[in-house]
Amino acid sequence: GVLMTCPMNAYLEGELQKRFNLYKFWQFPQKTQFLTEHCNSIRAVVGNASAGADATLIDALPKLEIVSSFSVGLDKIDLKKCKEKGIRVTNTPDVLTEDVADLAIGLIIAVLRRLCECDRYVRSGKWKIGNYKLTTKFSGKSVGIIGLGRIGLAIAKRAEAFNCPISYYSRTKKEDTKYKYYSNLLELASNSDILIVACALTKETHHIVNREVIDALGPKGVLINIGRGPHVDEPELVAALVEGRLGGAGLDVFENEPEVPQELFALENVVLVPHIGSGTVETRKEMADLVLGNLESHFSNKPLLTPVV
Ligand code: 8YV
Repeated sequence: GVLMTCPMNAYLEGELQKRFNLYKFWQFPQKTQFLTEHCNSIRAVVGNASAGADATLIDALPKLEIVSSFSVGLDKIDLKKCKEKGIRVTNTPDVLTEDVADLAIGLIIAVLRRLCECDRYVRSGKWKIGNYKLTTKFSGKSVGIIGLGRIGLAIAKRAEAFNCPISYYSRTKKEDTKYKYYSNLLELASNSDILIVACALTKETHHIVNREVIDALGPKGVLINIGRGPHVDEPELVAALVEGRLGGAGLDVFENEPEVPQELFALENVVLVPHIGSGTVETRKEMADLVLGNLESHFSNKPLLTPVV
């Protein structure tokens, strides 16, 4: 049996249903009762960025062999526990990199050129009364990236085409890149017009963007988050935006999704999207095929396609 933690993708659900005995966790309101009844037949969990496999779920499934995540991020999976128990873990790297990097650039342009506000301007008929005010140029602005992994690199490559000087912060300097390295995030933020969060969420990167970083980015700076909500101290971000201490923000992720701080709704220098980084038909199909491929490989004793643990 395979346990799916929440609804994620119709194609994936259909294929899982065809190939396995599929349990849809969200259809069972009595979680404890469901787990007591079915714990011995569940050998795989399919989770995603909102519902993964925490210690409680893993401990409740004595026959669990593999967690195949419909996400690249692994912050909702207790990796340590999986390792200890010999449970394999897979994710969906690479296939979503382009979409997430595309969205990061889209958010930058949307914030600087006020695309959403301009759209509302036209729709509400205000154009007939006067032209929209001037906005801010993107090309040539300095871009700072937190985390130069697969996604960070894809963002850098795109920003290069906009003639942006590119710098990054990460735990260790990457030897094989020409981008400028900062070992201090505050220094990167002070030297960036646009700061982009593109690292994994771990204990170390929780609230990595705090008040000091936001103030270093400053009243002309723009924060882009396509990583995870908890990378940013959200109340501090909201306060900085409301008080004009930060120039703008483009956010795909939030600390308590789908809750978004109401104070942001009135701000025209903020663009809000509902965690859609990987959300294209093409990419979600490829992610689903990776989840299915990993499960098939595991159950036929073949090497996993994208193993993490
Ligand atoms: C998805 C994601 O939103 O890959 C990730 O880490 O956050 C996204 O691709 C999600 O897992 C799909 O449900």
